[in-house]
Amino acid sequence: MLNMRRREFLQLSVLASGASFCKVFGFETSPANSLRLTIDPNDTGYTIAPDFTGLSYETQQLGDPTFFAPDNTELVDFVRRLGKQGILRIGGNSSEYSFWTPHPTAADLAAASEPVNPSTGKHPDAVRKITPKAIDNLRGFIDATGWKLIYGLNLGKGTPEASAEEAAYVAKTMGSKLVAFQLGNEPNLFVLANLRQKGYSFADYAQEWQKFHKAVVARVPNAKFAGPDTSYAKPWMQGFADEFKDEIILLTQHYYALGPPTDPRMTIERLLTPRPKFVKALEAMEQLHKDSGLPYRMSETNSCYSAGKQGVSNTLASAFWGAELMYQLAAAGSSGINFHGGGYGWYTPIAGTRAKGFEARPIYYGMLLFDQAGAGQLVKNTLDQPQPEDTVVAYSLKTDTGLKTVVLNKDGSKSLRLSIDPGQRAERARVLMLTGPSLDATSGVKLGGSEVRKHADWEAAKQPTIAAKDGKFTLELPAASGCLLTYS
Ligand code: BDP
Repeated sequence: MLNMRRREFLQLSVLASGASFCKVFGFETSPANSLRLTIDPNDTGYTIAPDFTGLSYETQQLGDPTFFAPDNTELVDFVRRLGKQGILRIGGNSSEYSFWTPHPTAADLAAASEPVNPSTGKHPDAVRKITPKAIDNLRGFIDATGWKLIYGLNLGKGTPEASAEEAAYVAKTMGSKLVAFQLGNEPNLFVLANLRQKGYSFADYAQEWQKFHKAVVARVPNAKFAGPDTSYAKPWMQGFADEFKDEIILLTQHYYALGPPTDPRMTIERLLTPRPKFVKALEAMEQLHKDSGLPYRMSETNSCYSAGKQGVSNTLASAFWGAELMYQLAAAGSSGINFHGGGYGWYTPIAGTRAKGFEARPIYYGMLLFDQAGAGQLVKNTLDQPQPEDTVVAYSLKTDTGLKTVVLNKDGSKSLRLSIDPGQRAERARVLMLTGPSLDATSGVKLGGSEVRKHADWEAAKQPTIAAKDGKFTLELPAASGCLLTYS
């Protein structure tokens, strides 16, 4: 209770001078981190594309043609709220168990509409039939959201002929809304998934890829491809880029920060701790992007594999993790990200079903914060005293609506006092806060003081303004909070 009161108080006192206020009221506060942020708007980095954001769903979801359908208006609204543009990726483990069924029976058409959670990868996914109706509705859904599509074909258990048939229908139906096809999901794990015999290598995959590619191109001469959609396997990425550079338009890979969920070491703290290994992998991706001239996208990602971890993947912490990852990728030149989800999975950004309605999970708020900052060009910003544990991160960008900074205070107990030098003339900054009761809160997350309601109805209730003093700003952020600053 005391903690609760203290936190509420901290939130109320944000932007006021927290420390002195506390003394007056006699509350005991955790020590604040005091940092300085210097922005150099002329030192520009990569540009964040308008369709950077994205979601990823299991192909199995297409077994229910009413899900991705234009009249599933609530889901349309939840997707659209995340960005006027974006990319929906269909794939995942279940893509290898989903089969194109051009002539469905009445029973196929009356397919079950139970929630489709992310695959756990622990056992073969349920077999699903993909009918023309599902693809027709998917086109309507895509049109209604304004997004585009990356579509995974079944290489694991499918045939080149069936994939070519399916691709022909998908290409005809989706037209310019189709970004690319992918062939197989995480082929580097095919042995683990019991889809191929021990010893299956990149060379084997490359041969199969070529066969499928040839068959699809014979039916859809202008088909575009992305890949290899592998999980964190540098040699496969490299091999794929080398071998198929001229056949693809986009390099893709997956990333899960934690896993398995049964491992007690998979905690919020670990999720929020910087991972040098990941940073190295990103550097490698950036290099590959430069060498090959191909854009790259994190086509499937989330906090913890095997469908997520309760108490980690569905908490406020996941919102910070997600927002930070988006900027980390953007800063390393990636063209975008697709957060995996579906049904009531722990890590899904949008939870629910058409029958029961949908709701935003905490990670959704991280994506929403990113969208509120918008597309633009990243500029250099430097935190003068990086904490050893790096609990504070900041990214600045130039957008059509001015210079902005996103700050995340991932520290669960220390508030943050940040002195900001915007590096250009600015008199005030509007502050949009990402807040929640605590890092492990699974509800009560707010952006701009408002929750995302039904039909993704959201509007900031509060966007206070802070004034510059001698050209600099002082920002007070409570523990476990983030914000978007827009300077003017
Ligand atoms: C990925 C799979 C996806 C799973 C996810 C997970 O592509 O289908 O849902 O892992 O394990 O490897 O959560």
